[in-house]
Amino acid sequence: MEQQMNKQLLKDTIGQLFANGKGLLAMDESNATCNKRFAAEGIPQTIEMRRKYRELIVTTTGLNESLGGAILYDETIRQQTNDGIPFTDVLMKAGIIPGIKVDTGAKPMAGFPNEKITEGLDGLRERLAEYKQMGARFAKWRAVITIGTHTPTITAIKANVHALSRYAALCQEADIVPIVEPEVLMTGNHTMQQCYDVTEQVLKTLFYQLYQFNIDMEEMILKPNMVIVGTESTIKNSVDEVAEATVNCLLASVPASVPVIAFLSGGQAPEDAAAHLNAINKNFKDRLPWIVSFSFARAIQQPALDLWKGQQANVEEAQKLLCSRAKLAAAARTGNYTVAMEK
Ligand code: 5MM
Repeated sequence: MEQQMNKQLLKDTIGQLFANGKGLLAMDESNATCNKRFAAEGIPQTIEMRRKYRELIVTTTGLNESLGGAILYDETIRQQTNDGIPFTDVLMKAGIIPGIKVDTGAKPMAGFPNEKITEGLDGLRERLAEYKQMGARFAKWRAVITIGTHTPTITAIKANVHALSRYAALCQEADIVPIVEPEVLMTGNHTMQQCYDVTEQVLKTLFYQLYQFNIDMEEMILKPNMVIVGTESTIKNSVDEVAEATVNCLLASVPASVPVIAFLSGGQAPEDAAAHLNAINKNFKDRLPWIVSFSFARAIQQPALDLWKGQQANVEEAQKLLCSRAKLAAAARTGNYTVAMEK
């Protein structure tokens, strides 16, 4: 049965997620991605090790000073601490709102070599209702766009933004804030200008489609990539150049009615992601119509994961690193980050 969206509830959720200079932690790696990260560290790829790692994260003291929300994965939202306390309760007690990744992954797109289409719409209305019962107040869906010789095609862009729009509509119907994530991957040897052009095309196509699907722009969060040169390129743009290209691209493509832009880190080094976010907020603070924050996974988690290595003895030190990276991201969110803070 369709319902009227409760705009005030969605606004309140967004307000709480990003209050006092806070941002989001993406800890919604699917089992395949989490296992890949564990394999790189020599950590056993088991359900119990994934639970232990997520327990390390949610029980870190002080995260609530920098984080208003944490995005969970289906396995994680159902898990508990060693003492039997649901992770969602631990987060909510700390004032961190639980969210949930609801896409079921980017799969090869039939007929379009090297392009992907994100799946997960079937049964989504029912899944959202279940996640809401578990405490989730916001959700996330990620579309993946690859820059290559013949990609992205307009067909792949349109198919992905269509799915993002249907997802966003179902979220708003359920009073769950949709995080709309169209990620233009850093992978490749493209220039910053190519990333700019593709990101602009994707965002303009996305917002037209969101409009056609009656999405209320004021009750959603955009999670985009920054405009950045490909990982295989030898060119290195300055922090200020990345900030300027990113802001110009977003100003050209994102309606001012969208309340928050929360960047993904996309595989950038944590220091780079923080420096870029900082420059965006510091250099352009008078021109940004949105709150510009973060929804980082690797740029907050990676140093802690490297240190933990699956060992109980390393938990405390890993938690300190995690808390410190979240604080640095939050400093960047207000333009108060400096490289000196890395020490
Ligand atoms: C782009 O990935 C999202 C942000 O993470 P980074 O800051 O590391 O780029 C992230 O939320 C991502 O969607 C999750 O890690 C889940 O990814 P998978 O591939 O497991 O669906």
